[in-house]
Amino acid sequence: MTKRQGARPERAALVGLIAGRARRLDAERSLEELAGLAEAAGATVVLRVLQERPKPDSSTFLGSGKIVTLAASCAETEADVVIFDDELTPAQLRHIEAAVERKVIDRTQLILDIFARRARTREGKLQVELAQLKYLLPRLVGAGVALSRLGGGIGTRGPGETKLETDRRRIRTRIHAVSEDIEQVRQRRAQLRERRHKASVPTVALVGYTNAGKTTLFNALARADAEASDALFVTLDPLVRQVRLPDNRELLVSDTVGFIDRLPHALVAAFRATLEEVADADLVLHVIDAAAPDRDRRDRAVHQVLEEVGANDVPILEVYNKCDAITADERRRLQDQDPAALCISALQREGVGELIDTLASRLALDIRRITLTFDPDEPADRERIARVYRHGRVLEHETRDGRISLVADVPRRLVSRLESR
Ligand SMILES: Nc1nc2c(ncn2[C@@H]2O[C@H](COP(=O)(O)OP(=O)(O)OP(=O)(O)O)[C@@H](O)[C@H]2O)c(=O)[nH]1
Ligand SMILES: [Mg+2]
Repeated sequence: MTKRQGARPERAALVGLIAGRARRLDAERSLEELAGLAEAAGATVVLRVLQERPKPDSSTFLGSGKIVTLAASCAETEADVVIFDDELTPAQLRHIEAAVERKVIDRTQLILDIFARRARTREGKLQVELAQLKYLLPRLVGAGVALSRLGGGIGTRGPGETKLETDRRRIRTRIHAVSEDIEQVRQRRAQLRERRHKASVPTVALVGYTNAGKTTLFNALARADAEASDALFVTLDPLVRQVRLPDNRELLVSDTVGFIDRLPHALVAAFRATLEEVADADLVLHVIDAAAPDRDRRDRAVHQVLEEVGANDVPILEVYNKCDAITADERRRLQDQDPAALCISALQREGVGELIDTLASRLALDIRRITLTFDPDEPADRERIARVYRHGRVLEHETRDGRISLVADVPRRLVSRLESR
C-alpha cells in the first residue's frame, strides 16, 4: 500500500513539560529542537505550549484542566496534530487523543517518522520499520481507536513511502520477518568488519549529535562527497572510507547516524547492526558543535547513546567543530575548559590536518614491542611478516636456520593476531 502525503503541510501544536528539577532553559531548547524535528517531518508549527508541573500526569500528561485548555488552543489554531516532547504511554496517548480530538504523537514517533523519510538503503529501511512496528504494537491495545483514526501524515508513514501496518496480527508477522532480515544484514556487516580486522586497518567512527557536522568532516577527511545538509538526521546508513595518514599508513573512517536527546530506545535497538560499527571501532571521534547553545545537554545525550550501544569502553577523541562560527573569546573559553580540545572547522577545512596528525598518534600510541619467529616456507607466516612490515616498525630482522625472527613495535590490538597461529 502506498500513500502520498497531500500538498498541505500538517499544522502542528507542540507540547513540552518543565518537570521537576529540569531547567526551564533546557525545556525551551528541547521544544525548539522538537520544532526542528516537526519541520523535518514536513509539518508547520502553529502553537507551542510549555507546561510546568512536578511530573507528568499518568493519565493526561498535562493534567485534566490543562488538557481542556490545550484542546481549545488547538481548535483555535486549527492544529491537525499535537506533538508531545516526551514519550507518552499507550494510556496517555489514548486519553489525550480523546480529549483534544485530533491526532496525537510523541517525540519518539516523530523521530521515527523522520528516520522513515530519510531511509534509503534496504538496511536502513528495515531497521526503521522494525523500530516503528515495535513502537506501535503496544499502542494498538484494545480497539486501537486512536490509531485507526489516523488518516495519514506523521506517525503513519513507513519507510520508502509505504503506509505502516496497523493490524496487530500482521504487525507481529512483519516484526518477525523484518528481524530475520536484519539479522542477516548484521551478520554480513560482522563478516565485513572481520575482513577489515584481518587486514589490520584501524577504524575511527565519527559520532555526535545530529547536525554537528560529522558528514562534512567525513568528507574533509576522506575527500568524499557524502550528503551533508543543515537538516536533522541526514545520514542514516554507515559509510566507510579509507584515509591515508601522513606516514602512509591507512585508516578507515566511518560516518553514521546522528544522535539526539532521548533517541528512541526502540531505534537504538533496531539500529544495532549499524551501531556495531561504532562499538567495534578502535577510536571514537566525537564531533561536537561548538556553536550550539546547549552543548552540555547534547553531550550527555551522545554519551548516553554510546553507553547504550556498548561503545563506552572505546577510546574517545573529542573535536569541537564549527569553530569558524564562534567568537575568539568563546574559542578561548573552550580551550581553557578543555586544554586538549581540538578546534576545527570541517566546512572551511581548518584544523583538519592537525586532527589527522592527532588521529595518527592516538592510534599509534598504544604500541608494544614484540619478538616473533616465522617459518618463511609457510604462506600464513609470510602473510604475517608482511603484516608486521605494513603496520609496525621493524627494529631487527634476522634469518637463522631457515627461520626469520623479527623485533618490531606494533599496535597492541594487533599483537594477538600476529602471534596466533
Ligand atoms: N559554520 C560551519 N558549519 C558547518 C561546519 N561543519 C558542518 N557545518 C554545517 O552544519 C550542517 C550539518 O552538517 P552535516 O555534516 O550534515 O552534519 P551531520 O552531523 O552529518 O548531521 P546528520 O547526518 O544529519 O546527523 C551543514 O549545514 C553543514 O554545512 C563548520 O565547520 N562550520
Ligand atoms: Mg550526516
